[in-house]
This record gives sequence, C-alpha cells and structure tokens, in this order.
Amino acid sequence: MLALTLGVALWAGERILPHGPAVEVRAHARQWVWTFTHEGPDGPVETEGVLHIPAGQPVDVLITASDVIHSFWVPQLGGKMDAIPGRQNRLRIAADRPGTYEGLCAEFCGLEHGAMRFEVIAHDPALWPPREGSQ
Ligand SMILES: [Cu+2]
Repeated sequence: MLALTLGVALWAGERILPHGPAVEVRAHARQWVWTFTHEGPDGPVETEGVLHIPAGQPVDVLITASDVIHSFWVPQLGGKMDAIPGRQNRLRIAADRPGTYEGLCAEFCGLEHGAMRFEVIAHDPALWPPREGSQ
C-alpha cells in the first residue's frame, strides 16, 4: 500500500513539472552584479542583470562566482543555489508562463549585497531564442 501511494505521488508530482529537454543558461556572480548567458540564434548572448529563458520548459542554470559566495534565487521559479568560486552548481527552474520575475542574491556578499537583484524574462516558447536586443 505504501509503495502504491508513493508511486501515485511520484506520478502526480512528475505530471506537474514542465517536460521536455532542459535549456541551459549561465549565471555568473561577482560583487555586485549578475551576468547571464543564453543561447541566441547566432551564438551565446551575454546580458547583465537580466536573464532570458523560455517559458513552459525546464531551464538548467549553471551557476558560478568569481570572488565570494553569492546565491541565485528567483522565489517564483524555484529554490536557491549558492554561487561558489571555483565550482559550478546546477539549478533547475521553470516558468509556467511568459512574464518577468524578480531574482536576488540570497547570500550576504558584502556592502552592496542588497542591490544585487536581477530580472528573469520568460519568453513565449514560440519566440525562443529571442533576437538579440528584443525582449
Ligand atoms: Cu549577496
């Protein structure tokens, strides 16, 4: 009975997660700014303070840092993940629908920590990847 309950719970949980192959993006933290990279139509596109992702599918964020420990957090899209110098951490996030979501550094990282915020723009999957400069 326990196995059946667990099986049903796993099946139900799996169904509410966005499916399909994960898109990979990069998030790099340093005092006190986030730099992001996503794959554009003509190669990688780097942005500062704004992360572009497709809506409706899983996104793996590869998280790095160059000075002290920071933490990547977009409360509406998933959990937190530390950004640690010398390491690359992976965090899966997903936006159910297109929109703009607030993100922040969730680990005290010095004087301007409180200003280390960013935006995530989740695009209509039909318009992914975005043309450079378009939002
Ligand atoms: Cu911080």
